Amino acid sequence: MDDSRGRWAAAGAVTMVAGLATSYATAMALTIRESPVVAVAELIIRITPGPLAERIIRFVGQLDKPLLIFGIIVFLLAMGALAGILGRNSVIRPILVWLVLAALGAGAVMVQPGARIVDVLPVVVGFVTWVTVLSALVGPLITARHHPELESRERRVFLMVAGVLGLAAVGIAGAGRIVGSGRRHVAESRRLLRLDGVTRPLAPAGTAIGLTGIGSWQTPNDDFYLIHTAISVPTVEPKDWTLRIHGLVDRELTLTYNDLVARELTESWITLNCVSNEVGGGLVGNAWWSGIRIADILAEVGLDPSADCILQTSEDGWNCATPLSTLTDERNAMLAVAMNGKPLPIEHGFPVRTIVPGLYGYVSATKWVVDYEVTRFSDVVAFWTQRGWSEEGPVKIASRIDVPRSGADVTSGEVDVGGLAWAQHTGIDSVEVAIDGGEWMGAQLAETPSDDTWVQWAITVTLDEGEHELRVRATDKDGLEQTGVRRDVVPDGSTGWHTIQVNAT
Ligand SMILES: Nc1nc2c(c(=O)[nH]1)N[C@H]1C(S)=C(S)[C@@H](COP(=O)(O)O)O[C@H]1N2
Ligand SMILES: [Mo]
Repeated sequence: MDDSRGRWAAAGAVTMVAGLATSYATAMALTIRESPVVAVAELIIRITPGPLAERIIRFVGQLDKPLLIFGIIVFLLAMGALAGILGRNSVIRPILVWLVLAALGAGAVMVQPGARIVDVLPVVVGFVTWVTVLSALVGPLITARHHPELESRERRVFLMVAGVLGLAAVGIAGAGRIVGSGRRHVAESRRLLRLDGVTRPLAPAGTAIGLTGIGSWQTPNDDFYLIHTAISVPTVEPKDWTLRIHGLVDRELTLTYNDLVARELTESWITLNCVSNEVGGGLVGNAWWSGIRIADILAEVGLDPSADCILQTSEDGWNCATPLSTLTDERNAMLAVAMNGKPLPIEHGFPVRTIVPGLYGYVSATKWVVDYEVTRFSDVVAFWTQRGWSEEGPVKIASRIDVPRSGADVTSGEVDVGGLAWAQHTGIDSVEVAIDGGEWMGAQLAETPSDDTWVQWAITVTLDEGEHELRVRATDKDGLEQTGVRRDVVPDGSTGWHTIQVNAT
């Protein structure tokens, strides 16, 4: 019986390669900074004492990092071989090896600056790959051990499975590499992009009410909520981008990126929110958007009077239908190219997305937009409307208490309460707060540059010792009062008063 360690070690090493490949591909596809192996390398660099690191660098020069990564991979292959050999007599021992390595990888990933919990996903994928691939590979080895007469057949099966898995690993890593490099190129194009005329103003005076703890009036790009169905964010080079405008138009038009940004720019503060935002939730943000007015472009192509919407499609195939009236009226519906004075972040739709004041994102704010079909609501179904969401999605009046936090302990007596309220394109007229279901009391409002943004509000209330319930409601400039009726986010946005509990002591 040939139960040599060699084949078990090879099985372990191939398994290691497969896990490294899937974890690398996951990192690239999800555009998670770097693979776990690189995270480990960075950690080693960080914890290597300075003088020692210097000496090493003097010795190996620019090759320090490639050599380090090479060393880590050699070490990992050895650990893989060890796991394979341990697998001869135990199912558990190799798993323990994988667990220790995965823990090291996850640790290295999580100590990176700005690490998020999703960054460990590649490690998890690698671990699952290790466990499943090793058990697939050792199948033939175990059969051969118990049936010596099948030895040569099982050897062929083993080599075949190992070969196929090895090739698959290379393929997966290669695919990940292609996705990742597309991302890096687009990030570079974005960094080098100069957009004439795009300004970067500070939040206008008076928009902050001066109570710390309220969500900042201007939302920085990095803090702006993200919603998209794409798992791997589309990477579109400006030079490859076009927008085709067709359908019920007099003259079809295809715009390139240069065509678009050569046009007159419009800029404004606009608050964008998601229909899935729960009462009191954070799927809302306010930014300075720069772009090209859609109304002007539509005037050029000429609209058929029978049309009532535009079916917008993004590079990744997501779509939504937007009422033509909101794209042609006086509001600043735009093909946005910049957000807070910077080219759109890739996750927020680089190079071009739609922004329409007063509509939820799911019916308007198409990121990586490439196609506008002028059509009729009765002729189309879009991604979310197909899934039970409403065809039209005008934003609903909403208000939120940010200070104090729900469940907070506060000092009894005078307590500052504050938050944000919004009713884009109508504007907020007033905000009121009630304590323990009592009388509504008018809050003070900060200023806003237009009705398209949210507004900060604050009020000082008096709380006796004990548990209290605070709630908020807003009224828009049409006189419509925010309803207290609690509704779920489906099909057209949540309603109800944001209500919190505090304990005054
Ligand atoms: N291509 C694409 N665009 C999209 C979506 C999407 O899933 N794919 N989601 C929409 C939804 S539901 C919202 S609320 C906004 C969110 O924009 P943000 O991620 O920039 O905040 O984008 C909209 N545009
Ligand atoms: Mo959304």
